[in-house]
Amino acid sequence: MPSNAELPTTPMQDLIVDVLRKRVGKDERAAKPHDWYTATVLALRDKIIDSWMESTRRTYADGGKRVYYLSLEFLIGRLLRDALNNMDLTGEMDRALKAHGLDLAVLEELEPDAALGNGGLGRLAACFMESLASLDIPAYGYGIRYVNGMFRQRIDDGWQVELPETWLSHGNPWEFDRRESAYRIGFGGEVVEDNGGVKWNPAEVIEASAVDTPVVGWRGKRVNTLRLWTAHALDPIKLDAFNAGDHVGALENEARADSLVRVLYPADSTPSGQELRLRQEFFFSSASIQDIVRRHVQYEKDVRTLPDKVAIQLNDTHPAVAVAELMRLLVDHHHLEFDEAWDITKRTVAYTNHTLLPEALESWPLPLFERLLPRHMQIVYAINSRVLREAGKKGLGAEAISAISLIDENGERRVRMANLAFTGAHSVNGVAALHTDLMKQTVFAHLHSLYPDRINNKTNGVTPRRWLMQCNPGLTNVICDAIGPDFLDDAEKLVALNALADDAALGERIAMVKRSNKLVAAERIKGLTGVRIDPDALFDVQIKRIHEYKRQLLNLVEAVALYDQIRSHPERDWVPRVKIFGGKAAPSYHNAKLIIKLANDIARRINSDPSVSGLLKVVFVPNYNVSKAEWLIPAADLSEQISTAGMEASGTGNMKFALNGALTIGTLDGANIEIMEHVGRDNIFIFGLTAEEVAAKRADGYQPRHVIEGSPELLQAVEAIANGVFSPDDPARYRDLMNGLYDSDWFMLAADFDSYAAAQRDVDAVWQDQGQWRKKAIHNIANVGWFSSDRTIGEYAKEIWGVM
Ligand code: 26Q
Repeated sequence: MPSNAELPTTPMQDLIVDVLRKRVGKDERAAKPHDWYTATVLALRDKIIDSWMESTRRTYADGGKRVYYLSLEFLIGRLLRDALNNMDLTGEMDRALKAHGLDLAVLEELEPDAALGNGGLGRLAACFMESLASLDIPAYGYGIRYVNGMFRQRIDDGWQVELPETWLSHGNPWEFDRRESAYRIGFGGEVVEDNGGVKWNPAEVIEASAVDTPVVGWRGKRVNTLRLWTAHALDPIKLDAFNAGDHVGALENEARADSLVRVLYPADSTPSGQELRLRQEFFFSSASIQDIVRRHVQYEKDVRTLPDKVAIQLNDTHPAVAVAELMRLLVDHHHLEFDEAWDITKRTVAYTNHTLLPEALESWPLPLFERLLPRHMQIVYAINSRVLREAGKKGLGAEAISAISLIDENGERRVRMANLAFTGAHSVNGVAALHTDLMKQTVFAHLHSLYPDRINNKTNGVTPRRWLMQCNPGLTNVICDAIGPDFLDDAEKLVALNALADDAALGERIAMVKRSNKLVAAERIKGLTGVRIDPDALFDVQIKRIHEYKRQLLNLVEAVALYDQIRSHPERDWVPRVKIFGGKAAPSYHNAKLIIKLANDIARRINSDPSVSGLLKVVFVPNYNVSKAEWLIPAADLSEQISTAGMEASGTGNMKFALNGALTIGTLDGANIEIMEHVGRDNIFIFGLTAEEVAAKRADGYQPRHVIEGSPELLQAVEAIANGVFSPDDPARYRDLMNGLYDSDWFMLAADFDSYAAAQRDVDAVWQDQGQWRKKAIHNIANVGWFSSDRTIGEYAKEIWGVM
């Protein structure tokens, strides 16, 4: 074998060294791993740029419609493997780095997670961006470049502690600063007459400037742009104040601008009524709308053709103020009549709803809205009077009128962002079939009767590039060998696996991949928690934000019941199980944080009890994020999707697990229902009340105390937790949490417990027959290709945006 030095170098090898020297400023001897990582990204970026410019040129030349996805969250994770894979450069890069004595897999780990989102909604936005590029749709994502994204979770003595995540501390080689693409964003001030029209004179103006990241589609077909806004003061330093010795006061403007993009709000359901949040929403909505309208007018010369060339999708109500901002630009700056502007706005904008939880629907106190955005307040009133007039004409009654109004008049007056988004859009979609039906029946019932053609469904999806190819190359290879590579370009082609479900050799190969993924996960879990787990045990995984409606507590109570059962009946043929939890609680969500502590308390007790060792382990993986999902999901045997029916809009983790060959234990909620319809009722473990039954039970005066007292297993587990068996240092720690179950149990834990426990024993029974388990796993992989975000985006493109 010739040594590396004697081999001719490849162009990629040379490029990396060139970049390392000229742009990172290090030679091969001085370079640290992080310098090599930066050089690798910059070298790859050079390859992406040609494609990016070509995509941009093509978009201009075609003069077609562009899609703008407005989202306050983009939960991207790492980009290196994604971009390499989509550019088909993984092998070439791997070899080039090896020649320099480096390991690509090691460098990949140096990339921080871009965690500019809370959970499902933010991750969906990231999957959508990738699918838009993969489907060759000209699209821009718009959001905020938070300096501190999602907090880092540390577990201290079992309690969650939040620490700032500094993802930008070593710079971000993916981004391009576009200081020239900048807009003025106003706040406060007053509205004055201005020859015939009106003019808003803001009291404060901040500059939004663009930072662009390329988004590479599958097979490098198209590279789109994710444009994140950062903030600057117009006058970053007051020199006179500085020279007079007031060094802090001199920088006050820049500090105020900075605060706008400083942090992501870490709550994913209960919106805070904080002024800063509304300022963030307007800052990014205004910058995005100004950018969109500027680009349109520059190329098309006529603002009236906006709906023919522009589709704006609002990711929940977080950017809903964009409706009023677009109206303001059309009326005040482009001098259109209000009615024409309203027609243009509605034909341009569409809105996606992600939650039915009434407490999660955004509304702003009217005085705050008026003080911060006086002109938008007037526009909201003008929209409202038109909408209410239409409702009157339709003969809707007082109850309907009050529900439709953009202003909530019950108690302290508030601006309802969902009503603004709904009325300002031509399409309002839910994210799974059940969720869309419930939207029509509940929160939007009256708006739906006024505008019956507006609500439609677009069931969520996930990108199979990140969530199969990249996170599970072993499984991808096995599938390729079995059915050929067509599924790489169309995930629905995975159905070809159905015909092979009885092929024991295929089942064996898939099981071997799963085992090796479980070994990797076991190793990492050992490193993160110190707990040693058996890779041959059933890996039962629940990873998602911690929320009472997601019912991690149901899973934990079942763990305690199982623990009791194993100890009472050690002679039985128990299936060795590892219950794996992960997820963050909103910092202000008391019960969610207590549930994390309970998981850790239960884990400590069970994991140290020799009487169940080898049969039951519980682990809580700290700081769950996208990168951890990428190794946890391929290692899972069982996927926990156990929300109270009617409360999880869709879920997207459910899709990722099934695609990676895990079986689901779940309720008839969100997209679980459609997953069941695709994989077949026999290939999923369904339990619990339906959404309709939950509603009926609540209406009937549900008495959880009777249910708990009627279920010996549940009673024993709840009592043990309540009495401090898992918290001997503070026996009362969980008393209130457990009393909540007895007294109200809003999330129907008790009502579903027996059914859940029985489903878990069904899981055990199937697991005992590995042939049967493997067959079901194959049917899952085969039938969830439909949940590709390519399919979802195709539907948005055809049915909402008119771009395909
Ligand atoms: C609003 C105002 C102020 C502060 C925070 C918020 C806020 C932030 C994030 C409200 C909600 C969210 C996130 C919601 C979310 O992630 N919803 C999930 O969306 C997924 C994608 O559609 C679904 O699969 C999940 O079912 C849904 O819970």
